[in-house]
This record gives sequence, C-alpha cells and structure tokens, in this order.
Amino acid sequence: MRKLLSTTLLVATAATGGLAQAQNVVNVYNWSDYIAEENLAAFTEQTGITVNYDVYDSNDTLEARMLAGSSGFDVVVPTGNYLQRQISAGVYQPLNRDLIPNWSNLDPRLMELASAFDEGNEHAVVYMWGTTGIGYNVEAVRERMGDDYVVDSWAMVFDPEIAAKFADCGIAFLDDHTEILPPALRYLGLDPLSTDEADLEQAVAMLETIRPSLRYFHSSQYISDLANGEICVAVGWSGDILQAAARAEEAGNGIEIAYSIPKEGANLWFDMMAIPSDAPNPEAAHAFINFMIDAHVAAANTNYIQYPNAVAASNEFIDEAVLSDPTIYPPAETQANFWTLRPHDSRTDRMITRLWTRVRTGQ
Ligand code: N2P
Repeated sequence: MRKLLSTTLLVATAATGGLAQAQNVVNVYNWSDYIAEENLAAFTEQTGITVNYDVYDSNDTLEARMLAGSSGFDVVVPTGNYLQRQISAGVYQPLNRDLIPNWSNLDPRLMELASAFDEGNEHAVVYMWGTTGIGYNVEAVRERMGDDYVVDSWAMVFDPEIAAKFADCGIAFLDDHTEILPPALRYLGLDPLSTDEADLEQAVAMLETIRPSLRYFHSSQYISDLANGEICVAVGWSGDILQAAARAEEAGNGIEIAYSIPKEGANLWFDMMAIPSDAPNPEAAHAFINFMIDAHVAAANTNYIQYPNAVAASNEFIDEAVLSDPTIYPPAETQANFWTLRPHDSRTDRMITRLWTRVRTGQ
C-alpha cells in the first residue's frame, strides 16, 4: 500500500534551543508535499544532525526571504529560473563537492540540462523535476463532456465554454504567473516564453474571460481538494496531482484523479537544492544534500511524492508503476513540446506582475 503524505508541514525533530547557531542542526526550507518523511529521521539517525524543516509553496515566498538575507536556512530548493537570478544576486555559495561524495550518483544528462540555470553546476543540485499540466476528476469530466472526451489540451481550462462547464465543481489554478501565462500564450499559438506586452495582453484577455469560472488561485491547496472532491480540475504540478490521485485511492472515496500533459506542450522545470551564502551551518547543509542524492533515499522520495529525481543510481529502487508512468517520466515525443522558463529582467517582471494582478483579482 502506498504511504501518503498526511501533512503539508513536517517537523522532523524539534530543534533543541538556538537553532541557527547549533552545530548539530540543519535548517531546511523546501516545497510542501515534497519529501518522504522517513528520510528526515533517517538523516538524523545517520549523521546525528537534527533537521529543522519548514515549507513553502511559492518561489516568490522563497525569493523574498533569500533576498532579504539572514533567513537562517542552510538548504533551500528554488526552481531553476529563480535559482539563476538568485545566483546573480549572490544569494548562494559555491558547493564543495568534496563534501558531496554521492555526486557521482547524479544523472549527467539532467545535470547538464540544469547547468542552463547554474553554469558548471557550481551552486546547486537537482532535487526533483517535473511538468505543469492539468489534474482532473475523471467522473466529473465524463459527466460534462461525455465518455469519449480526452483531456489532452489546454482547451480544457482556457476555452471559456469548456471551463464554464466545470465552474460548479471547481477549477483551481496555481497562484503563479510563470505557470499560467506561458501555457495561455502557447494555447493562443504564441511563444510561451514571449515577453512582448501585446502578446501577454492577449493571454490576459483570454484569462479574464475564463476568470468567472475559476474557484481559486493557490499552489498547494489543490492536492487535498482534488482528492476529496472539493474541486474537479486543477492546473498544477505533476507529482502533486498524482499525490491527489493516490490520496483519493487511499481514502476509498470513489474519486478518481488523473493527470494530463497537454499536447500543445508544458513547462519542464527543475527544483534545485542550494546553500544560502549566509547559511548558519554549511557543513550540515552539504551533508543533507549528499544524503538526499543517495540512491535509496532519492528512490524513497520519488516513490512517495511521485516526482522524478536526478539520481540515476536510484532508478533500480523506484517502483515499476512510477518508472513506467508516462505522466511522471514523459516520453521523448511529449518532451518535444516542452518549454523551459528563463528569468526576466526587472522591467519585464514588473509588467507581468501588473498583468497578473489583473487576472488574479478579476479587475
Ligand atoms: C511540490 C511542488 C513542487 C513543484 N508540492 C514546483 N516546482
């Protein structure tokens, strides 16, 4: 039976006293629903280092804390495009590979792809990767669209007539413009990475027409809401939606959740472990990163959270059902349509933030 994450906030072991200074504590800030809980206890058992573990569901939340400095964190997990500009801002220290002997477990092809965000892989190690697509309640789709409808296009959420049919059972979008505007552009036949204001205006105009059909924007709530029938469609992250499917199955509530990578294409992203320049305990941080890329540890994480890792040596310990799932490990023909995000300059960022506020607030 698949073990399920039951909480979004995991505290492995309470830190004993002044956490920032204590030599035997590593302060980890990671995405919610993104680790096999037992790995934290196993790390402490193996190293004697206590884990003080906190979670977020947005790169913006993490970035604000990184740019403010003195976050007190030793290991954080930004997505590639955010990592890239945070490296430029001097937020991370170079990794000492002598302290990461498990580096040889990493898949060179994936690390090469990740070097687009971090030249020479000097500051970060891929933790997990995945796609952003559409999660849906199979029965709700059958009822509204008929037996033959296949969820394989962004039309499912961007066509106002289709979206309107699901307004009653609930559509959720990630609260993240980097995850919603690019597929909207792509659906309109435009470059998903376009920073042209006229292109983005078109995408926003389209999103405004479907806005009345949306229940909410949030980047973690949709997992449990899909699983318990509170919503029926979500634009979300691959593994999160597969975790929702597993939770529903585990609950035996008759809800079937599926994940689709739309044929027009999707965002392929990499979440990377890095050590802030002012980390209180960089040695423990290296030990934590090293532990996370152990073959057994990485496999346990992937089996649990349903995201692929970058540890080639872990594959033999990953469940066959996970390894052979094309929504987790997309085949080459699906990957051909993927895009990968790049950081924006601050002028573009401000323009997009302004447009996104219009979408979010509906005014
Ligand atoms: C985990 C979501 C991580 C994916 N809940 C974001 N890149």
